[in-house]
Amino acid sequence: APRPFNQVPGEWRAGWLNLYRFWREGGLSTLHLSMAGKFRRFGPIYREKLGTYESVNIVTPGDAATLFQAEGALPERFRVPPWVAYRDFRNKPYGVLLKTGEAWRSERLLLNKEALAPAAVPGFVPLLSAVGEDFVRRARAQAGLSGCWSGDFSQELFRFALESVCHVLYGGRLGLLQDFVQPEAQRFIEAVSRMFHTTAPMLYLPPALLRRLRSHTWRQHVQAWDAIFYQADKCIQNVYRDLRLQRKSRQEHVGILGNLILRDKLPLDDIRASVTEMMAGGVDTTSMTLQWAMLELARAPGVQEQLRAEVLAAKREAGGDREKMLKSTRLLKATIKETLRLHPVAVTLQRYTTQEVILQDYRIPPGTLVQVGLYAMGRDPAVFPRPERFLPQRWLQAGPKPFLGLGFGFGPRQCLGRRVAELEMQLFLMHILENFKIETMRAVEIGTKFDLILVPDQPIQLTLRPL
Ligand code: HEM
Ligand code: 2DC
Repeated sequence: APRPFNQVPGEWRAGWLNLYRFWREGGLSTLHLSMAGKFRRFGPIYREKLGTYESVNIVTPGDAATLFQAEGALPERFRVPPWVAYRDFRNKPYGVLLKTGEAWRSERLLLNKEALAPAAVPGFVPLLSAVGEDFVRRARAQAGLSGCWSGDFSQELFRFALESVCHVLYGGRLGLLQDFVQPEAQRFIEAVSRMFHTTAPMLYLPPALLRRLRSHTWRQHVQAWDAIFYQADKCIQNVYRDLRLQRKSRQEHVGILGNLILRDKLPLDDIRASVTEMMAGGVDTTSMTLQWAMLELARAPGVQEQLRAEVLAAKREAGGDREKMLKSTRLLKATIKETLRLHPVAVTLQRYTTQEVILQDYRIPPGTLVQVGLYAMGRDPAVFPRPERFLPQRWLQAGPKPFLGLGFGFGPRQCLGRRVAELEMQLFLMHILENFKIETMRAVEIGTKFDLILVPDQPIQLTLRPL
């Protein structure tokens, strides 16, 4: 018979003591390493209590399968307390990120049609490809002076990512890849980074306490969200005005927002909340992943050459038709999967159980927060042989790969921006590989730090050399 819940190994009795120890042993920025260490110490399942944050943690694909197959029609993940606290504090509606139950499901189904459905792909490809081309143009201009373009591309990629997500959301360009960047866009980018950064230290505290503390971190967090909502609202108002004045013909691409307004199935306030979440969710995620991808390709020139050959062959065959090219570039897709294996954005995936599930032969009761250690799984040699090596090929080998590629989550609650993010990253890498060699200085080892999302622990220096 399966073992009882209270026999799950781990430290789950003294939450505050554990939180204190956690801080002493490196604290938040090494959360992903601390989790990997606990799997080594306790085995493939452990129970934990940090402050008020109680969870069961798993790492095997088999256990992830059990968890997700039991998630039901209304899956819920951990609701990040400061994000909930901000909306309540300012009396702003939740979007799909924070909604629960039937309200989440009905809104999510409408958003899926516009943002995630395969039918949306033909509309997205030209919009995202155009932004990729602009990046190449800018990089060529930068390289013009010295023959190549070197440096830390974080800021450039933030702008690329914001330009991309705004193009599909609002159907128009901000112009962030020109020489003069509007200070407003720059403020938005900084606000999103600050919002993530200030979330992390408040992760293990209950929302009610956060507001009463009026701490420096909480005030900065509120300021960051205020700036995010202010800038997003401006973009949203513009689209709304243009639609009412019928400045755009219906044939033109009106963007995800325009389509949601024209369909008229969701209250405008709900649309605004979810569109704001998508705009904010579209900056650090894809830009950091692309930065990691370029670093890995720079360190594996053989893989880079193979990938370039695939892209150039696809281009010849498809006569430059990007949508067609995307159908024959398997290694490109594998490269993104491999990047997210080693460098996931989300350190864990989480679900609240709604029924009893058996994990590692323990009975996990309903209502338990179960976390899949995504970072730990990606580097577990039992799951991925020679995990330290960047080998996109491993995703192309024959045989099923159930619950291995979980970078965007799983099921009805998976990442809403997945389609946009994948196309944006695929098209970006296509354009870069067609035009530049990606290089880096070999010596420096770059690690990972937890800043709510996982990011590089030091600037990544890259070189783009025109082919
Ligand atoms: C949720 C990853 C880009 C918007 C998530 C989740 C993950 C994730 C792991 C949780 C899924 C789950 O619980 O099963 C990523 C990665 C990205 C990325 C790796 C890029 C490399 C984006 C972009 C957008 C976005 C570009 C917006 C266009 C969202 C939203 C949710 C979400 C709104 C919450 C969905 C809901 O609760 O219904 N993302 N994301 N993400 N993501 Fe992304
Ligand atoms: C952070 O313990 C660590 O995609 C916590 O685009 C558990 C947790 C819960 C939800 C996760 C979060 C972690 C990391 C960032 C994620 C978030 C869900 C969505 C969000 C993964 C793993 C993200 C980055 C969204 C953000 C949209 C937002 C800016 C409006």
